[in-house]
Amino acid sequence: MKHLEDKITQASNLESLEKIRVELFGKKGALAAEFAKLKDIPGPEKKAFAEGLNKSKAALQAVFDKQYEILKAKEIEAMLKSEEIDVSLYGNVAQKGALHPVMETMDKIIDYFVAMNFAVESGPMVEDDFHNFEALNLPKYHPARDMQDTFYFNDGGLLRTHTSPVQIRTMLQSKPPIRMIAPGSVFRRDYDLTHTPMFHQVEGLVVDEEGKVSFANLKSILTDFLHHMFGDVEVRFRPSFFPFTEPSAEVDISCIFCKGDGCRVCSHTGWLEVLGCGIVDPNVFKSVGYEGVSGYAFGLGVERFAMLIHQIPDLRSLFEGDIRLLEQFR
Ligand code: 2NM
Repeated sequence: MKHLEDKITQASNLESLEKIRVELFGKKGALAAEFAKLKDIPGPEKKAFAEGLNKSKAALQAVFDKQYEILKAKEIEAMLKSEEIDVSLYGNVAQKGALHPVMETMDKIIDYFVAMNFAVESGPMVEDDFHNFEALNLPKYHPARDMQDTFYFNDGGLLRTHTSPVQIRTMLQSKPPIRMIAPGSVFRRDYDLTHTPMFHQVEGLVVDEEGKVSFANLKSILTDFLHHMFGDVEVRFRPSFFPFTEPSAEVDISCIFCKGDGCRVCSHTGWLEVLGCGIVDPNVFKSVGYEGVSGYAFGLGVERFAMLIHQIPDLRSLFEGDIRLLEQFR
């Protein structure tokens, strides 16, 4: 008896205890073997033998149950210990994403015009000669559609060089009045400090009945827009030329770095060129079948705005994907 009890109390884990349980209490176990002897025991001693066996069995069961409790508690404790959470440990810090400065600038531009009730339109990046050039009063052999500036496909298709084809598509699909901007990527064969082969533009177009849209309206909204983007700056409109507008103007702001005194960024002029604009040329309206309307349009390069706002000297750095540059704009 004692050696069986010792066997139970020496079990060091539930697995070995289970083995012992089978050895003792199982169908072919030690106790079963003892009970089997009953049939050979003569009548008068049978009762006492059976009582003794039952007592032993109950005693062993009690020792077993106690050992089970002890080992089970030990196991739970070990499990809790192994699964313990140290709440004072630092967690893995999740890497926070951030908008690319070009997209952040784009959003700020779009926000302004959406607030001014402009619709946001988009169109394909692979364009054709008509939408990218012909409809915009860019005749054949005009230098702006030269092979040197445009990416052409073998089938005559091309990568849009500006977002103006979106304006053409919008005019072909709807009737005036039109009040829209077209933000998106555009492509030109150019690569240096201030040019990348892909960059982003936002162009705008307003069309309404003849006489309802004026150069004064254009000046007013673009001046307000530039104050939204650059704060308290001077704005000046300078006569210029675009094939799709007449008259045309380029828009300058007083240099945000030297406040107009003259520095390297503004080439000592005190001014930074930021926009092109004008009154839509009648030939553009003719090519989309519009009559008796007038309109203004404008266009800007988003990267140039981002460079000025964030003082980034080399445009190419915006496209190298160097995390160290991007981390500066969190
Ligand atoms: C510019 C400058 C001036 C322009 C013109 C048009 C359209 F489709 F209405 F003819 N879209 N965008 C435009 C006018 C763009 O970018 C410097």
